[in-house]
Amino acid sequence: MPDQPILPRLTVRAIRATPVEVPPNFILGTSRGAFRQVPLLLVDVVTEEGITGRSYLFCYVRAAAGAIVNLIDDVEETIEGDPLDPAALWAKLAGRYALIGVQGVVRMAMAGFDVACWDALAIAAKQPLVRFLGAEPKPIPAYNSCGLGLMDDLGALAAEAEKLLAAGNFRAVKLRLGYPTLDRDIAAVHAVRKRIGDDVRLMVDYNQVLGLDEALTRGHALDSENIYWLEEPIRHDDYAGAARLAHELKTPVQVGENFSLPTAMATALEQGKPGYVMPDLERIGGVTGWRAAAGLAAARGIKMSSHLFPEVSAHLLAATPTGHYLEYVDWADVLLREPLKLVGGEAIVPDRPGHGMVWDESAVKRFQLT
Ligand code: SMN
Ligand code: MG
Repeated sequence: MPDQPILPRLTVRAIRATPVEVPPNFILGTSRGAFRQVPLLLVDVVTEEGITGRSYLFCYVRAAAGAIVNLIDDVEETIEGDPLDPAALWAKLAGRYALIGVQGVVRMAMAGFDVACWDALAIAAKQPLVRFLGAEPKPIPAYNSCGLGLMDDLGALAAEAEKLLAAGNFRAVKLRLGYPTLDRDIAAVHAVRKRIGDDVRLMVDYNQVLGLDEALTRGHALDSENIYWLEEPIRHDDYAGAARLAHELKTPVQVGENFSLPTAMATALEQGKPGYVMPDLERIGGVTGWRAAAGLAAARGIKMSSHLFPEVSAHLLAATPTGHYLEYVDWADVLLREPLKLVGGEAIVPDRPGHGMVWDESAVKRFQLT
């Protein structure tokens, strides 16, 4: 990524955190359970200068939202009155949380704060985030990742795949696998492929459910199925295993949504080359962490995609030298004045100041958790 931009002068006055729960349009059922409700935490960083930066976190379980609200309060007390310099603020908070550990919900709170800080800075500079980061906006290839969870009824699965492509905005979708048997995985792939045709790219995601031997077996079988990437077949922290799979399989192996900060990504890459990487904004450490991750990927020529958070990730991928695919989910659409737009299989990076997300306050009230 280009060098550090010149930072407008802003001072943090307060941070607001608002937990909401939105109903997804499609149930996202992974091999590790389904998301029937989507708990999000909206984060607003209010500055003395009157500019507000925003972000949202995906809390996975409702209980985490309350924990992160408390942590955001602690972040606010720690940095109140400080100049808004994301790297310095990250360092200060990392020092404060060194003993509990910059991981899990602590790191999510820090990442949510960091993203909102970058938004405020780009707004103050009157630039879209992508330009503030020194890059040009460009359309970002996106796949529709809503739905396509594990289903008993493969007819319903195929119908859902068709629905995800119906508006003509996508040329790629992601299917969740990890059925009890390989035969069932292949049957799910066939059902979807038959419906979407050969020209649509099909990614598959196991969400870490296989052992290494089983991953080799299923991976070899999927090698003849025209799969665009094979995501997280094994536990996320078996970096050597991922490198071995990448070496032995024809299908590119995709990992990275569980990289915890760029340090974990660096460790993973030292142990061998996965096919592709896809850091997650709230786990990699916000925009600050993403920038470091983009540097690691670029240094090794590894294609880098995003995990969730499409509204901010679109800007970041446009500024990532090896930027690859945007994972699209529509979860936040209902909360936004202007949801992310997709045209012809690509996300359009908005030309508004910041990342471009502004809450629809009446929708926020409707979905707010009390
Ligand atoms: C995923 C994980 C957790 C929540 C939603 C989706 C999945 C993905 O691993 O990559 O989309
Ligand atoms: Mg995944």
